[in-house]
Amino acid sequence: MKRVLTVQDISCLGKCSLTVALPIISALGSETVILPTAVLSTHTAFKDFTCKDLSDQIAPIKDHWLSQNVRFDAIYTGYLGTIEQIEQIKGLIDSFKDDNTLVFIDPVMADNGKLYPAFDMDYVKANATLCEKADIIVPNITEASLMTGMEYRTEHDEEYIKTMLAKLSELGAKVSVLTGVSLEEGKIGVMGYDRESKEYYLYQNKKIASSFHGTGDVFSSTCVGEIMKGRDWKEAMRIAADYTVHTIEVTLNNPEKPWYGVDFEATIQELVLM
Ligand code: PXL
Repeated sequence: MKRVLTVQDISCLGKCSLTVALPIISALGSETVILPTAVLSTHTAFKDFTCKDLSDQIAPIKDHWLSQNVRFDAIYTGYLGTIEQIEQIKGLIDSFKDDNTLVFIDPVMADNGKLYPAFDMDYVKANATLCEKADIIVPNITEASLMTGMEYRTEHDEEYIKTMLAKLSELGAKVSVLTGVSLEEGKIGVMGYDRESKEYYLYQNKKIASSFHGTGDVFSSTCVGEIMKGRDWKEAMRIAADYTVHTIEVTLNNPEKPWYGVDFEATIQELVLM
């Protein structure tokens, strides 16, 4: 069985980060090892959330794992808390990555043109250096514009996206994937670029007017789980994009839907059977 290490926060309430990654990657058939970087009462879209930073646990946990000779088929990082933590995670990747370990980095820090509350431009720079270590990065357009210094545009054309992908690939990852790409009226999806084969891949599904927290984590976790099942990155992106859109639609049909996240629990069986 493949073993995935995922490094991100626990937002106790909120359906994002580890509470999404752990069930989805496990359901897709990989052992999921977690490294919680912080415990928050909720994700940061709630008011007055609490946060306990767990940075001081990273080194002892890493050392213990090293003493147990554990290896990972993938290391997947999501929301991290501080620049110091990013530096620690770079060390963790160096300690555990071997020739067959997939390093998948979702540089979670911004959306809709804005940084999340806890972050600033120094954090953006640190995240860009974390991307150097990746095989695959999956920023949204806001995160990519911050990391590449390109203007953030709500409306974009293929040239803008391809230029952004070229600049992103200079950060060092083998495959750079932009999420939230909309090149056709009424559609939205992903476009990826493989730096080695110079190949582009565009996949769009229908655009849904509503947006929910945690959908990026649903997408990334599905990609990682599908790649571990043996799919190539393009197939994994397509499946993950379709699953995320389907889950948003199912959530919108729930009259008791929570405002803070999507009902992936209602769709996860379909994902497993796909
Ligand atoms: O879904 C991304 C995410 C993860 N973790 C925390 C967040 C967010 C998005 O806002 O606040 C704590």
